[in-house]
Amino acid sequence: ATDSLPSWKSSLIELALHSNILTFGSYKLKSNRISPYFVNCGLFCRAKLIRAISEAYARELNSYSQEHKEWSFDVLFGPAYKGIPLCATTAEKLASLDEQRWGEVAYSFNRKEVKDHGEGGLMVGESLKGKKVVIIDDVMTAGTAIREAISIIDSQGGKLVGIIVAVDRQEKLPSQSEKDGKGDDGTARGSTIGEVRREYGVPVMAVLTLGDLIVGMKKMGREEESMSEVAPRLRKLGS
Ligand code: OMP
Repeated sequence: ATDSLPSWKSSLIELALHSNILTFGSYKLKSNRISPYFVNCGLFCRAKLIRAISEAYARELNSYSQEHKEWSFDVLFGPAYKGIPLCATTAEKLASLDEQRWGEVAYSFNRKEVKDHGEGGLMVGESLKGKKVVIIDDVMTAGTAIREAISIIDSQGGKLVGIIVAVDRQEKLPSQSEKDGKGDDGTARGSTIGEVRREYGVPVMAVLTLGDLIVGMKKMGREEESMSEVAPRLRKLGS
């Protein structure tokens, strides 16, 4: 991790702390791992918070596309439920940032329960068929949520061209013993984000990483006990 952090990232971390989006304690994760911190993106639910996070996603997508001129996408897909407000608000922010470039970008999300009346179906918003799709999601840990989203895009005939999350926890892929429900046996294996990049051949962007959170906390003089538990995990990952 580097010790420099752009001021917009520091401000975002500060907002996340003050609004309890970033908290410390002992949390059981979706992957059954136990973590000393948790990021709850559902709490970006006030006007200035949703504005800040959607601006951050839009900024990241826009700067990636400026550095990779050949790269583009048609649809932002936000997996239910937490991806739903994110895809809509980020699409709006992209248009505000550069309407020429992004004005025609669409958004789409899935339903958790398939609707059997009216227009029916699993999807809401733009059809993914034949479209270049970017997944916008909250947090990546072991990559299970992202893989579920990828399988929805496949089933709808879309083409995955990128992934963006608010926070990359910089964790590892699930081990075989985790998959068997026996917990992590500490076997050496690759990082989730690296493996997803390699496997699908698409950019995986993150607004913030665990490394950024640690640097941000330090900058704020908030190196409480919780962070001293988090930092060694980062070093173990070799980031
Ligand atoms: P994976 O599917 O293991 O990558 O975990 C990512 C999902 O876990 C996210 O989509 C969230 O639903 C949830 N999660 C958080 O929201 N915040 C965290 O800090 C950690 C997790 C998690 O359970 O790993």
